[in-house]
Amino acid sequence: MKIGITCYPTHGGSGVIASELALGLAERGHEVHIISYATPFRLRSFHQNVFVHEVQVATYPLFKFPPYALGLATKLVEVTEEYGLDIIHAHYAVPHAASAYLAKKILRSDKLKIVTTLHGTDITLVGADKSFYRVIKFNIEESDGVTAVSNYLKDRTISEFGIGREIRVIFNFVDTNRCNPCNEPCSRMHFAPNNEKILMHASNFRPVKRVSDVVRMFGKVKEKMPGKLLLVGEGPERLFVQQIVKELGLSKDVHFLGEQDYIEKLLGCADLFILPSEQESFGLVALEAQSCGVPVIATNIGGIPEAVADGKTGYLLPVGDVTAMAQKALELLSDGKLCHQFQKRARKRATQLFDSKLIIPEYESYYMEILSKS
Ligand code: GMT
Repeated sequence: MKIGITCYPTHGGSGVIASELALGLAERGHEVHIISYATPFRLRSFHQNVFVHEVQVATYPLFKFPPYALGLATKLVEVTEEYGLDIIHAHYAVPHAASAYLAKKILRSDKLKIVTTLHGTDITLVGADKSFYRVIKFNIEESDGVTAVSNYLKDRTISEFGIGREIRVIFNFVDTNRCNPCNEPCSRMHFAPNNEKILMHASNFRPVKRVSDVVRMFGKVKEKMPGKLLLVGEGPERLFVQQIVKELGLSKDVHFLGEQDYIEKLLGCADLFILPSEQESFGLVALEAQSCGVPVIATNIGGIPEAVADGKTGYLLPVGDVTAMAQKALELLSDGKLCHQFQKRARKRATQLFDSKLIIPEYESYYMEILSKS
């Protein structure tokens, strides 16, 4: 197949899934065209069968806001015409699904099929903003196929937008060969010279991620056990979080590592991964952690219970309950045997349910199914 994929190129779950899907489809012999405003970070080197087309948007004094959605639609038209795309797969409803719809109309093509994947924030945050509500609902209804990354997100989309059509759940996935506890373990000694336990969190530091809860729970863990905290990522709350680290006197034990293209390199030296979000449609990073054999302490919200098995591969606790999170962390970190069981189960579950080798063929079959419908 000739597949166009449009996505956000930034460090974030939807961009990672779109890029890894592109690579997986290309490996399976399909021709994949990525259309975005920049090259997604995972696709910067050469990959056979993957072609990147950057969208340029002209700026004129008259435009208060550059019309990216129109620039993207134009590029989708050009790429579809030039390469004969069969499918455009839009990751994220806004604006990608809308641009894809417009491109299809401009091309007056019934042959070209549009598949939209909902990732979460497009439904839970952007969708809640009434100014986008009608456009998102329209695009979900008008796409030839729609997928959601968890059952939670599917149900929430149906109830919030009153959707009657089928939404297929295709879970997020991970390359369990690459995210593997046996691969190049990072140097624990570098971060924890006295063999302290290493806790890790990674996100885009938006308020919804509640990174300050990570620091507060770490403070409580530190009262009972020597530890280090590695914070990966960048975002609007970083300064606020730095301030809390200072206030709690944790500066010596907390490292801010900034954005990382391949988090698995760092996960190799983590003992525990913390994801205390108040909203998460899946929590891809928690899956990456488990694939690396790292148990997860997270919140019992959204799609997280589908990604993390409570009491088996991690513990799920109420949003904001940093005391309970610290207690569970201490329970795991102080019991080597228990921790080992969690590590093994986390790795096994990731491999058995969420491996890219299982999920990418699901997308492939879904495309075929959509293409076969007239
Ligand atoms: O979490 C974010 O802020 C980034 C966002 C994105 O669009 O990349 O993540 C969403 O999509 C990921 C991939 O499907 C999911 O794993 C995340 O749970 C989801 N984020 C939220 O629902 C907050």
